[in-house]
Amino acid sequence: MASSVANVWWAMFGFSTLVLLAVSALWIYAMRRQPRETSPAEARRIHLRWLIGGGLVLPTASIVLLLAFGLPAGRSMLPLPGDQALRIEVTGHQWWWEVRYPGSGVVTANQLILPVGRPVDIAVTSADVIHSFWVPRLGGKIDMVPGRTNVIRLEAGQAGIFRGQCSEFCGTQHAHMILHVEALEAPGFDDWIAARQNLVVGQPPAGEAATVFVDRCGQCHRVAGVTEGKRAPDLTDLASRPTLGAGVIDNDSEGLRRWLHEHQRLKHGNAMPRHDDVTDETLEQIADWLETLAP
Ligand code: HEC
Ligand SMILES: [Cu+2]
Repeated sequence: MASSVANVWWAMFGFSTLVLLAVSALWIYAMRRQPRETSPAEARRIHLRWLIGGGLVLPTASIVLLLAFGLPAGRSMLPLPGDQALRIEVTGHQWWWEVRYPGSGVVTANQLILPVGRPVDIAVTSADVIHSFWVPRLGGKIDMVPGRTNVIRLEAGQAGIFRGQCSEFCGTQHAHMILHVEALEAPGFDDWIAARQNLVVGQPPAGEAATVFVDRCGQCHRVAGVTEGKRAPDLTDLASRPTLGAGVIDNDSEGLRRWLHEHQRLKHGNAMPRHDDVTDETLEQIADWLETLAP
């Protein structure tokens, strides 16, 4: 999609350059030409010819030519029914991304994994305010509107990591709403799904941490088989994600601990309350356990 948008842009650029050159050439010619005696009737005919030619025929021909590029490009971006497209549901939250694969029941957050060379319909909506889904390397923007589902068709032409970004101002941490997009070759993608399908963690963290996690964190977070919270990123495959807080900090051992202790400093105003009243020891136990949450 992004490459067809680029093709249309280059076609428009090339064509408008030709028009600019032609108009400039005519202008220079008109400035330098010797004045010629013409009868009023002939002058009117010449005027009329320029008006019809330059004012009607040329613009119409130009628009038809540009549409010849634009229409097929626009059509290729439509989520037409009947294709073998994979459907992925992405919901915007202040300020993170919920990602669901309805075909397999896989749920993750802040990362969107796609297969290469297969059309993917991204069905977007929002849980709160208007956000906008945008992965510049793959295609255009689409608004994420509460109570409405918009669909955009994307297809990754090659494997790789692309950056997605919310592109509709949605509050103070709008800039910290980054989506890690990764296109995998078909077998790698199938493995990625298979590893998460029916993934159940089952065991809460050890000791005191179990109560804290289940009673408190679990109000918002889901960990398959442990808690069912729906207000925050699903943590079932947390350790397999590259970042925390939608791109705020790397998801490594140190980053995870910093996030748990000072997430309100790293991402001020985010919807997770401070954990100041949880002892360091308990948070450490939770962190140890969270690090094991990967398929
Ligand atoms: C009131 C709801 C709420 C509670 C309670 C809560 N969280 Fe969160 N948590 C969130 C929200 C919302 C985010 C996403 C913040 C953002 O990125 O803007 C989040 C993000 C996280 C993340 C990063 C996830 C990611 O993929 O970026 C971790 C890890 C986390 N919380 C762990 C915990 C732990 C551990 C507890 C309990 C001590 C807890 N949370 C309690 C709402 C909550
Ligand atoms: Cu935003």
